[in-house]
Amino acid sequence: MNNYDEMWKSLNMDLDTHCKLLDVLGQVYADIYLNQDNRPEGMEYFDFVVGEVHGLRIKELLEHKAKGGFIAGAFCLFVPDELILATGGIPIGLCGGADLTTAKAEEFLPRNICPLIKSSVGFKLARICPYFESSDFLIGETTCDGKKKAWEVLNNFIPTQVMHVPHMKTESGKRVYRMELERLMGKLEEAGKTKIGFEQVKKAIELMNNKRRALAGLYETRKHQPSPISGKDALLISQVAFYDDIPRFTASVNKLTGELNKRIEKGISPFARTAPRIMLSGCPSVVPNWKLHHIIETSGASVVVEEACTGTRYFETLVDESSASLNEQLDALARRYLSINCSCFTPNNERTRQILDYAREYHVDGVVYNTLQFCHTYNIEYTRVEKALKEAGIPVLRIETDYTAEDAGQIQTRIEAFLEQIR
Ligand code: BJ8
Repeated sequence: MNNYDEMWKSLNMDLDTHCKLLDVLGQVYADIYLNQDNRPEGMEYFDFVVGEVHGLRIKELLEHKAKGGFIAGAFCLFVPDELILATGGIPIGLCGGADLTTAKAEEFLPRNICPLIKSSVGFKLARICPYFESSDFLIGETTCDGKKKAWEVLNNFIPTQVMHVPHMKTESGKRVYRMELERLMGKLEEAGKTKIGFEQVKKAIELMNNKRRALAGLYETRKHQPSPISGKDALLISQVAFYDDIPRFTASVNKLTGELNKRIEKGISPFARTAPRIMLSGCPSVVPNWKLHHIIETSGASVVVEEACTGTRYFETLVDESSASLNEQLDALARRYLSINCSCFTPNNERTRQILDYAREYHVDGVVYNTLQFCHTYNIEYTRVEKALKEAGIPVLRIETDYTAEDAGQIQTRIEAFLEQIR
C-alpha cells in the first residue's frame, strides 16, 4: 500500500495498532486468497481493492466529503442505501469480522455477545478502521438485541441514528418500516443539506438495482457444475460490495461474469467436477472473516452459494423501477427491503423455502449452517431449517463459531467427516 500515514493521522487513527492490523491482514490474505490455483483474471481487480482497502478507497471518501458529500456507516441490509445516495451520501457497511479488538469492546460490552457486534464496536473504540473514522454518522437498526443496545454505546463516540426495523411483516410492521423510511429521509436531508426528490431516488434505485443484477449474474455462473469460481472469491466480492465505489464495482463484477461464462464454455474451474457442492447458510461472513469458506474449500469441497447477507440476501430482490412519484418509490423501497428474510423476524418461514430453492438451483450436496456464537435468532432457527433439509434428503451440519482461530482444527475435523458422509 502507498504511504497513507498522513491521511490516517488526519483521521485520528491509532497508527501503531493499525499498522499491526494491516500486517496481519496482508499475511492472512496472501495465505488464503493469493495461494489459490486457477483463479479468474478478473479477481485482480478485487485483489487490488483489498490491497488498497484502507488507502485509495478512503482517499476517495475523503474527496467526496471535501466536495460537500457525507459518509453514512451502517451495519445491516435493512438500512436503505438508495436514500443515502439520493441525499449525496455514500453508504458504507461497517460490520467487523476480526477478533483483534475484542478486549477493547469488552470494556463496554459483556463477553457473551455476538462477535460481529464486539468486533464492530471494538474497531471504533480502538480507532483502527478508517471507514469508521471517515463516517459522519452511523445508521443503526433494531434487528437483534445486541445491536440495538450497541448503538447506545457507539453513540457516545459517533452520532448514531437508529432506524426502527419491525420484527413482524404484518400490515402494522410494514407501516412502521414505511414511516421509518420517511423519518430517515428527514435525517439524511439534514446531513446532505438537500431536499430529496423523485429524480435522485430514481437514479439511486437504478444504481443499486444494477449492482444487484451484477451480483445475481455472478451467482448464476456458480450454478454450473463445476463452478467456474471458488466460493472464497465469490464471498470476497460480496464483502467488497459493502464499501467499493458502486459503478466501478458493478462494471468489474459484470466483466468477471463475462470471463466466468467463457470459463464454463471451456470447462475451466478451480474444482474437480466431483467436488461436493456446499451451501453456506446463516449469519453473515463479514470481511476479513473467511474461516469457514477456507476450511470447506481446503477440505476438497466447493462452496457454491451463500444464503447470507454476504450472499444472496444482498441482491435477491430488485426495487420496482416503475414508480411515478416519490411516495410510490418509498412504497417500492419498503416492499423490497421487507422481503429480506432475516432470522430477526418472526415468523420467518420464507427463509426455509428459499434455502430449499437454492439447494435445488445450485445443485447443492450439503448445507453448512453457520451461526456466530450468541446469535440467538439464527441459532434457534436452525431446528426448522434442519428439519426441512432432512425431509428433502439434504445433509446439513451446524457450525457455531466466533472470529478466533482456536476452533479451526475442530471445525476442520467436523467438516471432513461431513464431506465423507456426503461422498
Ligand atoms: S439483515 S443478518 S445484517 S440483522 S450475527 S449482529 S443478527 S447476533 S448481522 Fe444481520 Fe441485518 Fe439480519 Fe443481515 Fe445480531 Fe446475529 Fe450478531 Fe447479526
